[in-house]
Amino acid sequence: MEQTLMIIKPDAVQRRLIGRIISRLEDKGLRLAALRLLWVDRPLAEELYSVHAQKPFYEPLVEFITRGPILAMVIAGPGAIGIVRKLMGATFGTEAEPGSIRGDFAMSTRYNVVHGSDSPESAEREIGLFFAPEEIIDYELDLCRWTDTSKG
Ligand code: IDP
Ligand code: MG
Repeated sequence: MEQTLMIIKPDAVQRRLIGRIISRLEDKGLRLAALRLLWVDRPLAEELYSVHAQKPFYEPLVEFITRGPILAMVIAGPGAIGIVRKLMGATFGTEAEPGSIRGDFAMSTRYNVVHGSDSPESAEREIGLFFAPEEIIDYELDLCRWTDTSKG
């Protein structure tokens, strides 16, 4: 089953949005496979955002993601990577569509509430930064025969 890394960023933890964001994932039919509340240190932040190391927003981004605790999650489901990106909305809160998580909860370019892996390669790499394989729980939601018809 496809898996993706999603992060509830420090702004959303501080704004006590964790429950409402997780509700959206559950409402959609996605499955929670692992959850971890942690305070990211600088080396981990640099790993997570290594692709952005040369960008002008890199330093403030590292400062932001290390500013308070985050919730790291492995989210599973058929097409989970793309579905989570759609639920998140466009990168900038200023541009994200109403109805998306960022569209409804963010109006900043940097403080945009959530992170989600953008490809299968990113998902594999990013999940490995936060979770050991045995921490990712494989189970079936009984109701998936009503939400997931991908098996025919
Ligand atoms: P994504 O989170 O939608 O995948 P990325 O381009 O991977 O967007 O950027 C990573 C994070 O860096 C964004 O979520 C946002 O917090 C921050 N960021 C991206 N571009 C800018 C910018 O132009 N100004 C300020 N922050 C930015
Ligand atoms: Mg990204």
